[in-house]
Amino acid sequence: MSGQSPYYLTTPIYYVNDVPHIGHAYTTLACDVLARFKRLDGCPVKFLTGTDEHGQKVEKSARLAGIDPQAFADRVSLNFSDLLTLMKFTNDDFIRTTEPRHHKACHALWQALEASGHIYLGSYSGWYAVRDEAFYGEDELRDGPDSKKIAPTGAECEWMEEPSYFFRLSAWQQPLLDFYEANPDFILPAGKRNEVMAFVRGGLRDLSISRTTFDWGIRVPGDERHIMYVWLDALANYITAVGYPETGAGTDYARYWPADLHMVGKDILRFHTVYWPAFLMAAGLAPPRRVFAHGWWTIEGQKMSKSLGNVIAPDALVTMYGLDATRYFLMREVPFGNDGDFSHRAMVNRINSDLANGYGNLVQRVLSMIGKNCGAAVPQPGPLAEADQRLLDAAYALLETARSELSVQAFHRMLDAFWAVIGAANRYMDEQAPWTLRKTDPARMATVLYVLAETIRHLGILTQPVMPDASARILEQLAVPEEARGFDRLGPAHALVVGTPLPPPCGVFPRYVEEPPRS
Ligand code: ME8
Repeated sequence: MSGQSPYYLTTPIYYVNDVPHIGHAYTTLACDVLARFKRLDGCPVKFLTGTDEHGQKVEKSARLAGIDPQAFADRVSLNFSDLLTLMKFTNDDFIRTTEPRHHKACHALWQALEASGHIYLGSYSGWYAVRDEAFYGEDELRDGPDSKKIAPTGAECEWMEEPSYFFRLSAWQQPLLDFYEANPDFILPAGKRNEVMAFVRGGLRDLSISRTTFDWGIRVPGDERHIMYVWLDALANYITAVGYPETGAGTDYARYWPADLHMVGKDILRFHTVYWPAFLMAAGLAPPRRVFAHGWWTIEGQKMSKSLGNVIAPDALVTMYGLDATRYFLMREVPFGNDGDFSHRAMVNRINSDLANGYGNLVQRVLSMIGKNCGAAVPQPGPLAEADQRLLDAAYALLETARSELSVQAFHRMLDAFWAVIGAANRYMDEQAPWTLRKTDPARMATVLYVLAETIRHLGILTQPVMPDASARILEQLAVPEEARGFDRLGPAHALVVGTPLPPPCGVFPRYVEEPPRS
């Protein structure tokens, strides 16, 4: 077992200026797979997601929609909570930054930073990109059309001059570098860690953490003219959700903080690995254990954007290909951490080769042979041959492999390992040819089918985090009761019971036969 210490993981909280697309679904899916895996492995989990509802960007979108920001946030936030149901995400909490619990935590965090002498009043003059809700130094910008200044992200910047509170980020350069050194896995993948360390080594400027030229946000305690910088507000969600400022023994904070994992896209790495640990350390709170920055999805080779009209809504994919196939594709197609390209062609290939021909074919061949030739019950195995034991041992070894791959968020490598066993099982079946043994050696046929069924039981249990529905259907067909689907049931001690009646088999992974939409 992985031990019982609680595991706290979070997604970014998504801006309510947009409808969710597969990029948002991807981050939350990765967390969902991890959360489900940990729970099946006997670990108490807290899985948090939610929406980021304040700031100039949301205020601007609300104005464009012609409604007040709160009504706008209420409306768009629902799209994100609907996504949870659609994708069967198993979050334990959904936080909205407009909730009173969050105001309370933000005020407490501000006051802790102030009390420790890390905040001072000054005035900001510099560049700001509303799209990124980020400040940029002149040296980071390039000239765009109409003498506009453009941030490295492509966002347009505007010049701002206003009174502002500052956070003494410059004082945290060395403590941050020491922290990265002492915690080599704090930032994953390693390439991203190097990027962040180079940025911090280059020197840190104090950070403007309040604004006075718009309204939509949390007011600074003690100075109502100022609105807290939306990133300070947003990052604080991770401690709001564990009950901050209540931090004493027996609180959720004591149980779950520091978070084990903040999963984010690479676009928001700096906020999570520089600002956030600095805020926390300055407030006397522990920094999170890990930030994993995954890569960026493009669509058929192009950036996903409203203006190109190529934004993929998760419900369109689920309708077209089914939930399990969508979840599988997103976790398998791209090495987690790398950028990836979505194409319908690649999706259909995965469905047909990995799911229908690979996993589905294995399950269907084995279960239909048992249905027809073993009285529709778990067959009685005889003595095991070397090939039988080899396949079973490969299935038994999967849990350790999966644990170790997921301990570094290598979802794709975990799936590679599962599919290696699926391939081995299909080859074993071809070699053993139970359809021939049926006539020549029925006892041996029963052994082969038993070994295969037991291998499928392992696969069915282990694929639950990625493909919850299909895995449940596979386990139902093996008559594995719901309470026997945890990882503590893996291994020979809880093997299928000989003679257990099995329901009639039915296909789990259909082939995708239509032409996919044109790329
Ligand atoms: O940044 N590929 O919110 P956001 C992969 N509110 N992931 C993608 C993606 C793509 N093409 N597009 C979006 C914010 N994402 C802040 C976060 S957290 C304290 C505040 C995912 O709505 C990815 O996880 O812009 C990225 O980091 C996130 O959506 C940005 O969501």
